[in-house]
Order: sequence, then structure tokens, then C-alpha cells
Amino acid sequence: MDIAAFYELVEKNHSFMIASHVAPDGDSIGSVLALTLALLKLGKKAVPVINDNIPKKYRFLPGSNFIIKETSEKYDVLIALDCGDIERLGFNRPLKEYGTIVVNIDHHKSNIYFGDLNLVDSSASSVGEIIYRLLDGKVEIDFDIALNIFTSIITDTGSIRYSNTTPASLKILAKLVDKGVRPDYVSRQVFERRSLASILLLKSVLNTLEFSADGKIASLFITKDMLKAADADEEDADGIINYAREIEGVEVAVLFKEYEDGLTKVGFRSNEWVDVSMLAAEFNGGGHPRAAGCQIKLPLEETKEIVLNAVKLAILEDTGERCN
Ligand SMILES: [Mn+2]
Repeated sequence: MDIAAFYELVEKNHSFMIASHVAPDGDSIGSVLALTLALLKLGKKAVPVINDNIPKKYRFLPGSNFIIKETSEKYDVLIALDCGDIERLGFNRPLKEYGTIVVNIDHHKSNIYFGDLNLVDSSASSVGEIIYRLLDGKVEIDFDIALNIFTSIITDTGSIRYSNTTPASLKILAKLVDKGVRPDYVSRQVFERRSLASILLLKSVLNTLEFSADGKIASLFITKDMLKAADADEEDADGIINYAREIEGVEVAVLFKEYEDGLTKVGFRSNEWVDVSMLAAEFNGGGHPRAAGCQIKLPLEETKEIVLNAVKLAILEDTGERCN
């Protein structure tokens, strides 16, 4: 789908459901809201839908109070953002029951092109960047839309620190600052506010730090009891994996989270050369080369053993072919 096809779709249809993945992050929320606000400006009916709780730190985003979790309504068009596959949306019904036409806009390399129309660009830092390019010159990017897109890009690039930070994404950020977005304000909202519970949780999680593969792998885990003791929820665990990734000599960081019914969620981060999206894919997960995740229906200890063995193998293989 190119830009012309997108506007043809907008012209021909009236109601739009803009959706994104469960465990929402800055890119999913920001891009959903930016596109929702733009479609409203074009006189369309547009409803943002994310089937999960919106973390408190993203509540400052204009339009976030419009987000609903589910809908029994059917729209002309369902636009899924930042989802490599249908499962990520976390909906109970088939997509065609939400929208007559399904549009898939994403930047995951692993995207399976599940839409009737697909706009997938894995070179984009974020879906926010793709939305900017869709809107640029067609819809006035006002302050509210700018703030949402800025937050998409700044969160998916880890404050312009990750390898997906490109000249294109930096230029867009500059234009958004021109629209009045204040980087220091966004930073304080998103990166510099921590609950006491998150600090207490961090304290106990750091005690679980373990190394393998000569210090190239660092892993952490979170049990249900640790969450309870810190009076923390999942949101409070945000970013903890980076403490493992940032240790000198570490290439891959892994965070294991214990869930109900023997389910364990696994987060991966890498620094330079291991493609963790391939690792996550081994366990039916997905993501990006430097940040990915999966869920495994096994208790924490067994999951740790299986996953860490897979990471060790990946490190060995990659070391063999490594050129830098
Ligand atoms: Mn994203």
C-alpha cells in the first residue's frame, strides 16, 4: 500500500478502528493516537482500541482518554499498528468482525502481511515515523499529533540511543520540536518518573542477576512473589532488563517473568551482533534484532534452562561468523 492508496481508502470509507498490541508501549500508543487524531481531523469516525491497560506514564498523551479496550461495533476499516501478527492484538474475535477492510501498518521485519492492505517498512525506527510520512503534507500535523509521534519515535529508539536511530527519524523529531514539542517534558513523563514499587522491585530483581557464556549473557528473573512483596505490577518492571544489557561485556540480556498457570514471559535485548528476534522466533515469539520477546508454557526454572541454552548456542554460532 502506498500513500495514494491509503488516502483512497480514507476517502472511500467512514468509520475507522485504530488498534495496536497488548502490553502497549510508547510507539503503539503514540501511533494509534496520532492516526486517530488525524482521521478525526479529516472528518472521519475514528476509535482507538488497545486491549490492555495503558501505563500511567503515557496518560499525558493527547487523546489517551479516548482509548477503549474492546468493541462490539464493526467498522469500515480496522487499522492495526505495530503488530507483526494478529495474535499481538489480543482480540477475541477474528479481525474481519472488527473491520470490513483490514490494514496492517508496521515496522517489524517478522511481519506476516495479515492485512488486506499492508504497509510494512522495517527500516522505519517506529510506526510513529511511518505515520508521520503518511500524514506529512496531507493532514496538518498539529501539536497534539506531533506530541504523539514524537513519543512514538523517542521511545522506540530508546531516546535516540538505539541502532534504529536514523537520519530520517532524527529529521522528523526536529520537525516535531518545531511544532512545539518539548523533549525535556516528554522525557520527564516517560523516562524519569518511577514509582516506589518499581524501585523496590528493581532491588529484588537485581539480586537474581546471573551470567553465562563468559559474561556475554546476563539474565534476571521476576517471580509472582517478588511483584507482590514490592506491591508492584507489570508496568513497574519496565526497563529493568536494561540493567543487565548495560553491563560491560554483555551481549545478550534476558529477563524471565513468572505468570499464572506455569507460563513464563521472556524478554531479550542485545547490544551489537546477536539478532534476538531470531531467538524469540525459536519460541514462537518475535520482535526486532535488538529487542524481542516470547512466552513459554513452562515454569520459570525450566524456561530459564531451555532459553539460556538457546542463547548460548546463538552466541557460539554468531561468534564463529562474526566480522567485527
Ligand atoms: Mn514499534
